[in-house]
Amino acid sequence: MRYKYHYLNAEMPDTADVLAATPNPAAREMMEYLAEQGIETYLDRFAAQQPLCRFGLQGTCCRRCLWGPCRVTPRKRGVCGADVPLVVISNHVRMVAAGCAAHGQHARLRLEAILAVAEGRMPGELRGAERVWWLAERFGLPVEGRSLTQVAADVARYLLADLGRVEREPMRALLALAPPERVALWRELDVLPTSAFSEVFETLQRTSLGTDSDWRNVVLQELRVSLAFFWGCVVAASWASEMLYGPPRRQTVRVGFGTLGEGNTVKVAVHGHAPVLAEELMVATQREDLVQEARAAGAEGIDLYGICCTGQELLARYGIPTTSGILGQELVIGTGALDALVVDQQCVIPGVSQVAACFGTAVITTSNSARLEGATHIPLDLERIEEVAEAVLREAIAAYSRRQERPRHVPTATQTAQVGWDDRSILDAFGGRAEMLRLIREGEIKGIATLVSCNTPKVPYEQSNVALARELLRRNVLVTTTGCASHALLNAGLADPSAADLAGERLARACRQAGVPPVLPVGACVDNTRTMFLFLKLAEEAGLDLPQMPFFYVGAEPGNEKALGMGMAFFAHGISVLAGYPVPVPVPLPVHVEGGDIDDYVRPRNEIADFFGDEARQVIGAKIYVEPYPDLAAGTIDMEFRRKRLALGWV
Ligand code: BF8
Repeated sequence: MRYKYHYLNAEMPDTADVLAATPNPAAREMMEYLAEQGIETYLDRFAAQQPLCRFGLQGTCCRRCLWGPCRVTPRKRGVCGADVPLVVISNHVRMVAAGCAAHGQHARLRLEAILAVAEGRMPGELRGAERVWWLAERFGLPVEGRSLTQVAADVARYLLADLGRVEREPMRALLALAPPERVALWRELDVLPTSAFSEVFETLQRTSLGTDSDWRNVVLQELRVSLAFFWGCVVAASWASEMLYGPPRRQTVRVGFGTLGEGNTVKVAVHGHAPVLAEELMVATQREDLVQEARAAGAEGIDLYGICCTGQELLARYGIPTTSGILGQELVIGTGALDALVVDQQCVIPGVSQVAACFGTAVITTSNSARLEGATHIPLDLERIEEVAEAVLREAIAAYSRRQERPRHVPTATQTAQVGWDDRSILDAFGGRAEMLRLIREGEIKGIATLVSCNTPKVPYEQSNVALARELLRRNVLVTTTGCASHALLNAGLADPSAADLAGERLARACRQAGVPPVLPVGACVDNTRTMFLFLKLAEEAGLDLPQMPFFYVGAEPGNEKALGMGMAFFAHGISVLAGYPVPVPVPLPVHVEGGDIDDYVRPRNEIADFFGDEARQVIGAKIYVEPYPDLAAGTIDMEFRRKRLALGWV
């Protein structure tokens, strides 16, 4: 590895390292091709940024007021007097609040779409009746003599209230659905959140100059905003999608760059997080008039492809092929195969515009809060959604006509995968709650790790996600996955039932008997809801609390603020977290001994590190680990599972 950061116990790859180590040959081919063409990608920009700022990497740069910026060290406080723990935790909680706002806004759009459908302002019907009735019952809403749409509107308003309440009372969905042991703990700690909007607001004021200077009190706000993040935004978004479009469907699909090379069709990629317009595009691609227009332009029809979380949503419901997560978006466009890139919100990097311009790909933005320079803007309007979808596809067809002579370079690799899992279908596949718990108790499944969140340029493309998953499988750990980690694992073939061959003997046997792959994609990042409910149902079956169970949350390649929030949310539920790369988290990072050998490190202690590394286990029942090297990370997870199993007598 070219870039060495001894104080982080980590190395970062230059382009040659990425090309040598990525487990994704199609991505490698695209990187080489784009470099030959002289087209800039994230690899060039990452190299240009080296070396990265030491203070930024450690979270010790404070820019929350105008007296600085201050770069604090154990010997040098900020101008206001803030020390390292206060700066690190205050920066961190602001990132979690940003993640909360991000997931919250696309939850809001989906809930508004439910209201629009229920009130007849938006075409379509609610395809997730089962989830509507279940939530109404859990929320204690009246159902007698009321229609599905009336009840769904009430459920949507109930969840919208949790998103935006300002009265000082706890979030209702959390009280209705979270495990009683956790609710009692959160009440005792006084961290029950009011609403997502209120907790983001409170986080920002609390971390403004000269406000909350007690880092322990900031930690409490971090727990509060993380709970609002999860119950107010993540759960609401996942279930709003299900109420609108139905549950995920277990199916075998083909994914990867190679799917872009198939058929002479108008090719449209959907990208972002809120699948509301993408769902309408699904309908519109089948419309006879639009298909005729595509044929008149010389194409055989219109095909959709997925990137990032909107891609995962359509993959889970309809088997629409996915191509890449956040880091590969420029590579996908660089194939020249796409006629249009249609984006909604979040994780769409500015770099896509330049690559798209090289290939004549139409870039279409659809959210007023997520514009791209040079893009065509066709804003989503729920009440005119059919017209919006039609206008988007007409742009794509026009781009198809314009692009006939443009170069194309599409790698051939594809993979098969079994997708569309959720807590219910996983439990069913393993023979029900009692039987799946038996498999865990008897060690056929040593534990369950959810391998989620982003990709980062700080490791070779998709390498940490894939290497860590492989190592966990080898150690008989079952894996669920979402988001960009899921793209990586799908591309590596780990969500195919044949991947059981890579698993330890016991896990392989359990998976083969159940007919499931050892890596189970459960959807987009908000669908971590499904993994959480799998964990909750298994803990309930065992009669144990979440912290006692062999479950783990793993972000091998965290990149986005949303990923930090998700980790903190699982942590608040008593599930230990492993960050696979040194993000500025409030945990101890090993420090290289000055003048020592390359592997001479000390692990310095400070109050924050002590809290998240040790004390938190007493209070929350979980701990945060940081380990960049996938084999060591898998060993860390394995060790925690062994300890828990030993305590339960499940050896
Ligand atoms: O919510 S995994 S880079 S796409 S943030 Fe973004 Fe991270 Fe990908 Fe979806 Ni999640």
